[in-house]
Amino acid sequence: MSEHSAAEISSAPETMEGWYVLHDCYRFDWKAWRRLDMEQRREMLSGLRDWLISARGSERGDSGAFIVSGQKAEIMFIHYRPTPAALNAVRRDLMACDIADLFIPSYGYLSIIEVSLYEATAMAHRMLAKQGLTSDAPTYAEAYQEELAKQTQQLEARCFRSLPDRGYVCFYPMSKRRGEHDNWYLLSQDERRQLMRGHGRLGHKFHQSVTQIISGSTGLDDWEWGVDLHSDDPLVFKKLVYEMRFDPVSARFAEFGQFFIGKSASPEELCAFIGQS
Ligand code: 76R
Repeated sequence: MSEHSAAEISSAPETMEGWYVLHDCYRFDWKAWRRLDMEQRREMLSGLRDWLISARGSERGDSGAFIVSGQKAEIMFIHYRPTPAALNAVRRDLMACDIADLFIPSYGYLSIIEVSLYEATAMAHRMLAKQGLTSDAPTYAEAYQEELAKQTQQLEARCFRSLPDRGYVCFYPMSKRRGEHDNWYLLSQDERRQLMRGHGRLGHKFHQSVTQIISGSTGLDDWEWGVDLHSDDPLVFKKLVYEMRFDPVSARFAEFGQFFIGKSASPEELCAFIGQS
């Protein structure tokens, strides 16, 4: 890491935020399920189906269900909502369903969809420089905000999106290292921008096969970001994440939490999974 004056170690990159996100994971009490009679099971599944249908896509967010592989969870719900209170409400509505007696909470993660403006802010500064406007000009702040608004308009749709329509999700939380030698937060904005450019370039090779949704969670949960990768082919997660490991942003700075792989399930598919098992 190179030396920087306090002024050069610039503040946090500007970010744009969208929906709050809850990853809500449960194990399932199969033993209790088997003890129920057919009528009870049918009623429980119908309640679950109605809840999921009502929670899905609308102007106030989106919700999806995923059948998780392995033992960390059986089912993961991903909810997008405008506020943490709205996330609480959708979870409370699930808890009000009879079938929730058989849901054993196993993991939860709160974050907020985030688009970082590393590129947009640099571009806005460059545009103003081209116009001969220097940062000490009295009109600079206003002109900068206007220019930034242009650059960021197109990013806004990504913040308030619905869940991607892809077969699988790979979710994991991560942080950037604050170690003695490699400390992401002591790099200058320029260094971070350069590094993120390399990250984006590598990632872009997977543009067709993967939809990346980054949600920030600094101050909200135990890690700094939630990473959601959505794809129709789960093998792509392995290829992408492995390739990323060699990129300096990940190789030097990334630390990871648990990985969850889920198969996307419509309300009918979720009920069939529980009902036929
Ligand atoms: O948003 C964009 O598409 C622009 C470029 C870009 C940014 C700003 C981008 C592209 N990412 C960005 C930010 Mn990403 N990303 C990860 C991981 O497993 C690992 O090693 C790390 C987890 C993967 C696999 C991945 C994939 N990205 C971020 C951030 C915020 C960092 C910050 O602000 O400091 C994190 C934590 C993060 C992590 N990234 C892409 C991808 C892919 C596939 C792309 C290309 C997207 C596309 O072009 O469609």
